[in-house]
Amino acid sequence: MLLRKSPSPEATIRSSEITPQSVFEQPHPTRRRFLTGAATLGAAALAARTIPSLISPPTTVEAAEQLVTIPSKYNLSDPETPLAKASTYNNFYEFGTDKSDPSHEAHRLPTRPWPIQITGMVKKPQTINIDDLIHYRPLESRVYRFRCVEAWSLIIPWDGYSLSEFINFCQPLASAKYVQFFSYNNKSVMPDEPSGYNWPYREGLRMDEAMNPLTLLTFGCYGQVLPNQNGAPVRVIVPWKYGFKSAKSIVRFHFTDKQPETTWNEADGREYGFYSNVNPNYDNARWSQAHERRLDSSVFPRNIPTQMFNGYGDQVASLYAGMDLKKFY
Ligand SMILES: Nc1nc2c(c(=O)[nH]1)N[C@H]1C(S)=C(S)[C@@H](COP(=O)(O)O)O[C@H]1N2
Ligand SMILES: [Mo]
Repeated sequence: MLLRKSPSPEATIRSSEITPQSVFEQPHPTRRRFLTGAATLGAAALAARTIPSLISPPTTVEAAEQLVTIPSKYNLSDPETPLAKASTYNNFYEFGTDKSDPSHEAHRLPTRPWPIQITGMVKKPQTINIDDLIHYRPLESRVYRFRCVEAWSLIIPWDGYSLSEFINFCQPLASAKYVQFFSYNNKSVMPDEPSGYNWPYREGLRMDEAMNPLTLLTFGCYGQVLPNQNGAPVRVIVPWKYGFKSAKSIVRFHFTDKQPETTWNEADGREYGFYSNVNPNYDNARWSQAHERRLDSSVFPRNIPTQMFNGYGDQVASLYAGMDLKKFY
C-alpha cells in the first residue's frame, strides 16, 4: 500500500478518554450516537478505525454514520448551525445553481471507488484511493466558522486532518509554490451542470496557505461522513477564506510553480480574486462584505459584523505580511 497507516488515536489518547471528552465539549445528537456506537464497537474496533459507513457510502444525511474523531484544539465555542440547514442550503454548481439543488441531486455522486491523483511537481506522481487517505491520520473534529462570499455564515464541526499532513506525503518539489484542487466532473451524474464555466471546478492555494495547520482535509462533518452535497468523499476547508476556496469532491491534487487557474476567478476575476481572504473592508463587486447572516433554522437579518480573516487573524495574518490585500483580494 502506498500510504502509511496512521497510528490509531489511542496511540496518543486512550479510547476511554476520547468519547466522554468530545461529548462533554460538543454535546449534540450526533456525538451521542457516537457514544452508543463506541460502546457497541468496543475498543478493539475503534483501534482499527473501522468505518463501516465508508465501505458502502450513505446516500442520505439520515443514513450517514459517524466517523471516529478526536477533539481538536481549534474548536470554537459558538453554537453550531443545525446539520439540517448546513446540508440543504449549499453551493455545488455541478448539481445546479439553486441553493436547494445539491441536496436533491447530489445523491447521484458515486463516492466509491474514488481514486485520487497526485500530479505535477512532486517527487513521484501517483494515484491513491480514498479509504487509504481517510486512514492515513486520525481525524480531528474541528468546529470552524465558515463564511460564503454571498454573506451567509455557518458554524460547522468538520472532521478531518491538516492538509499539510497529506502534502508532506505527496513530497512536492521545493520549486512547487501552489497546490491546485480538481473536483469530480461527470456530465452523466451532473446533468444540470451550468454552461459558461470551464469544468471541472478548480481551486488553489499558495503552498504556505495550504500548509497552515488550519487548512483541513475534510472527510466528514457533525461526526458523520460528509453528505454528498457538502463535498463527499473529500474536500478542503479553508476557514479564513470565502467558501468557494473550499473545493468539494476532490479527485486530483496538482502541484505547480504558477498561480493556478480557479473556476471563480476565471468566471469573474473582478469579483473573485485568487486570495479571497474574508475581509470586511473589501467589497465584492456586487455585495458589501462588512456584515453577514448566520444561517440558522430561522431567517435572520444580515447583522453580524464580519471579522477580518473570518476571525482567524492570529493564525494567518502573518501569511500576508507586506501584501496589499486590496490588490491581492
Ligand atoms: N466542486 C465544487 N466545490 C465547491 C463549490 C462548487 O460549486 N463546486 N461551491 C463553493 C462555494 S461557493 C461554497 S460557499 C462552498 C459551500 O460549501 P457547503 O455547501 O458545504 O456549505 O463550497 C465551495 N466548493
Ligand atoms: Mo460561496
